Amino acid sequence: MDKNTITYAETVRAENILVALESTVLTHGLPRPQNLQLARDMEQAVRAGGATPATIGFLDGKLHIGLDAAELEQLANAESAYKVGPRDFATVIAKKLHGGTTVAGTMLACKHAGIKVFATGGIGGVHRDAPFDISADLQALASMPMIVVCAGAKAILDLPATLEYLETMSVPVVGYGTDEFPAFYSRESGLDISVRLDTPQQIVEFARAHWATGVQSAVLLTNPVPETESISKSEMEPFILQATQEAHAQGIHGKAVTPFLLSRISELTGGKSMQANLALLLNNARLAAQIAVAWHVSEGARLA
Ligand code: PSU
Ligand code: MN
Repeated sequence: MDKNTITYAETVRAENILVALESTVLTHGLPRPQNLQLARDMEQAVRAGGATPATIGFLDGKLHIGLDAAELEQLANAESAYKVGPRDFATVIAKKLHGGTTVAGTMLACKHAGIKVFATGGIGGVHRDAPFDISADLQALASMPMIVVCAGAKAILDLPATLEYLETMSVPVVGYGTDEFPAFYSRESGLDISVRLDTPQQIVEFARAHWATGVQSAVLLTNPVPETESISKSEMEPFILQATQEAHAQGIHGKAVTPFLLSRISELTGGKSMQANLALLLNNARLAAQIAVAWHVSEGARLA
């Protein structure tokens, strides 16, 4: 990217144990003021784990790798932030817009910044019974080599189809301490992961082995939502169905679908689903920090 379109935060510039954090979850995924609090808490969780957070987003058409406290506040409170996937980079640059980067958008930014570890909530995927709605997150996972820590794919999606797509695109789906693909709000889905690993060191070794094969896809590390905040699949499903029907009835489509469903489901569950969402985001930030540190340690070991 052009020097004028990308900028690095002071805290990020000299660091090599970095964890990227996305910002669509702030601009489109959570209400205020929980969004800003969550952003701060995730950054703090990364620091507590011995790594440096780089929250990624667009301000006035410039891609920020790391946002300082004031910038984070500005983006979280922006009235009309754009939801920015890879195809939207040129749009926000040309129009000098504020924007929250999606999983796919953040991965593209990480590629430019050389960041290998990234934490989010749940990835996008193949939508249920929509004529054709497949998140750009899947394409990004297929083509950009980094470790993406998530709590599985969002439960609003067609999870079996999402997993099939990931298999087709050669993306390993790693269960962290689990044999089952986590379903965002729920720890269970009844669906298989491709491999189970139990420690950050194992993840780092796995990722190195994966990229040494020449395959350039991401390693999708799925970390179940903490037990205390998890909601069972059977409890969630009626709310997901209702929100999906409402989205259809109201003609909501394209990039507006996911934000609508998340906020409607939060209303329908009396905020319980949002509590699960916040808990899993923090949990993922913690794990991502451990992995970034383990990566750094192993790098040292390789040089020795
Ligand atoms: N995780 C969350 N909340 C979110 C998202 C992830 O807990 O809002 C965002 C991510 O940025 C992801 C996006 O890329 O939802 C998916 O949007 P879509 O389905 O339109 O691709
Ligand atoms: Mn979509």
